[in-house]
Amino acid sequence: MSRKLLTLFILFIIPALVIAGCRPSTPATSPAGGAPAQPVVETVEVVRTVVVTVEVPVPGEAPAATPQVKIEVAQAPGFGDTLKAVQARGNVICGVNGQLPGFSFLDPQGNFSGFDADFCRALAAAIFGDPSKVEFRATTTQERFTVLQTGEIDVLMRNTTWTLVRDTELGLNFTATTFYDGQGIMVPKDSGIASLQDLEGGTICVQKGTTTELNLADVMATEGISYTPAVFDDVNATYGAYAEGRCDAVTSDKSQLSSVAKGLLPDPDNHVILDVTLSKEPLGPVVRHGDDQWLDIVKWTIFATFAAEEYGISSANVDEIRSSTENPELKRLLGLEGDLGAKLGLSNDFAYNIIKLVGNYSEIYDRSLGENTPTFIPRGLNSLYTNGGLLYSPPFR
Ligand SMILES: N[C@@H](CCC(=O)N[C@@H](CS)C(=O)NCC(=O)O)C(=O)O
Repeated sequence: MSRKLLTLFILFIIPALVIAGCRPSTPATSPAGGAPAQPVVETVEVVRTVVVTVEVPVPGEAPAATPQVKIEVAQAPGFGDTLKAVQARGNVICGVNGQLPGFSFLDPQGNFSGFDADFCRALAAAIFGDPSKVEFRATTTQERFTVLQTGEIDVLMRNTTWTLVRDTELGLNFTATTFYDGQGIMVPKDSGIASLQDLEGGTICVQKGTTTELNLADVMATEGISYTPAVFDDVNATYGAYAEGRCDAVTSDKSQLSSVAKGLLPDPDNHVILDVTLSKEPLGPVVRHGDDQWLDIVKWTIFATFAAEEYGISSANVDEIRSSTENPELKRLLGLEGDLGAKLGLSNDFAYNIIKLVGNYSEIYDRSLGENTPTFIPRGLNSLYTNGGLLYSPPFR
């Protein structure tokens, strides 16, 4: 051994001045409605404690090829709270839609099925080694962010688009995109409507509180098409009105249009989704600001499903690959080497459990949205980057 594992604990106190500009939540006018109120500016001092552990060579001996430096950053106060609460409770509370066949849908037996529901199960498998340790909570579009902010749910897995405002002002963090979507328009097949322009003067059903409502207004204004929005509170009201012919078209994420048409409308073959995409709708799980460990756990649960597909590891062959692989990345992913799981606060076989008990991304996708399902959606952008899609896992190292 050419070096001695001496550990130096170096404490850095890094003072930093942060100017906190507090924006009033109400419009910046004086109570009397006169001149705008001055923003409140506060100066606070932020102190960061960083512990650096260094391996130093023994005097007189040759240094190691690559000295190892380990930096432990003092974590913010909420770090680790969510996992602790989830473990103490014995399940993860997952907010889902509950009304979207193929994504999350409550069947008559009382089970939630679908793509989003399976990502909830993957998270439970990562934490407990048991995909059944999930409490599903159906949420409406209107309440979905509030129930996450107030801690009623641990994670939101519900056709929710990543936007800047949601990522910042709402105090939320988007983890990783599980489904790349775009907004579409659905019309009755015999309507003769083939383009956005054909909707001039028409009525379009849309749901309140969605990116859909905002994008529709943007696109129609840009294209100079006048229309009347018919705005509804939930999925049943929106598509109910469309089915009754109270609007000429209905607009939503394309995945939802297809899911609703195939799963909920009485005459699925009588509707078409126009060949136009109004927006980008990256959908994925959302967590609260303030607990980076939980953010990492959800993110790396998703990445484990991408990586498993990329490496050809499935629930069917994971045991065989685990007992025979010599590939270092696969050994780390499957918990045979290294301590990647521990770094997340989980057991080292967390990814193995996800793959074994729930499956890789393509298994999860195919189970609910694959060719042999009534809610089939071609993979398209949701293919691996190696197949021309956008799915890409950072390295397991
Ligand atoms: N991805 C869009 C739309 C999501 C959305 O909420 N879509 C509606 C239309 S299908 C929905 O899920 N409604 C179900 C409900 O409100 O219960 C967003 O994040 O705003």
